[in-house]
Amino acid sequence: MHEWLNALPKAELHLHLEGSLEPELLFLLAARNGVALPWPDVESLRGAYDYGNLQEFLDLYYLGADVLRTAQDFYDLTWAYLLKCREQNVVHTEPFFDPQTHTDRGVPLEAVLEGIGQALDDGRRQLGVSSGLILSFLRHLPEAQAMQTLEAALPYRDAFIAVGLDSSEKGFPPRLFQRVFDRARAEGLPAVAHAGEEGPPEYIWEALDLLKVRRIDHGVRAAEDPRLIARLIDEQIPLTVCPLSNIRLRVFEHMRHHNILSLLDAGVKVTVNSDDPAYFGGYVNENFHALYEHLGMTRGQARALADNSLDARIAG
Ligand code: ES4
Ligand code: ZN
Repeated sequence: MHEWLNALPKAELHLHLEGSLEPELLFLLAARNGVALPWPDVESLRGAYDYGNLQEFLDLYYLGADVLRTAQDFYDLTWAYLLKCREQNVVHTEPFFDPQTHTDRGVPLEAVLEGIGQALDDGRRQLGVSSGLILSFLRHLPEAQAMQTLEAALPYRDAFIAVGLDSSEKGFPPRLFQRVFDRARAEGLPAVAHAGEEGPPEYIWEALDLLKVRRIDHGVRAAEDPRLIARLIDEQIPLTVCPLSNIRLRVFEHMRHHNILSLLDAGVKVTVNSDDPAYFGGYVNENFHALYEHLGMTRGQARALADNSLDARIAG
């Protein structure tokens, strides 16, 4: 069954490039850039990958991102991920990047976009992996800073296909970012947003009604609100679900309690994604394997999940 799942053509629609930074590459980039790390070696860094919640993970994720300094670093990061895509039959990917994580450290937006963009181009030509980049705002920072980020990125409008919203969820509802999403929409940019990972169903309503997103990232807490589930089914709004992430961040106590297959069977357009594979112990195929092992996912369900992912693409 694992081989069969691996061979399924699939798209990945919820992947943070910074979260695909494997410890080995992290140490290599730290050495290359002369960045001092708080861990003596790769093993002790891996040992720190034990989180009680989203914030504990994010603290480590932002610390790790500090080794990314040059266009070449962003190229190497993105290229390593694209090689995984080819290996796993991910034929299309729409990765996120967090510009503010880098510009706030003095890394120019141009370097970030140049490195990622070049790797995505090479991935299309040399690996046959199609892609579209999503520029994601950090919701734990003020909306004014998201707006400045959008303005700074607009001269490179062709480098990305959509805008997103991520980072700490609780206490940072989508409504705080309505104006920046209005501005993005006026520029013709589609939108997605993380909602209903740790936050309540109300945040999913806000993402739909105020930010006018076309997909919800995570969205698993929609299950608490039958009216919301009815709407997601009615409008066929995709949820980009990340099973291994949800277990590692304790959104569900165990994979056998995960609701992705119940949502699928109810008619919700759910997809399988890896979120931050270097930090959560697996890429897309390992997520599919876990659903087979712990939830008894059938071939029919797996095919439906993979078809949903190809269907829910924003880019060609
Ligand atoms: C994230 Cl799992 C998750 N949730 C919210 N923001 C994020 N950024 C990177 N991974
Ligand atoms: Zn995410």
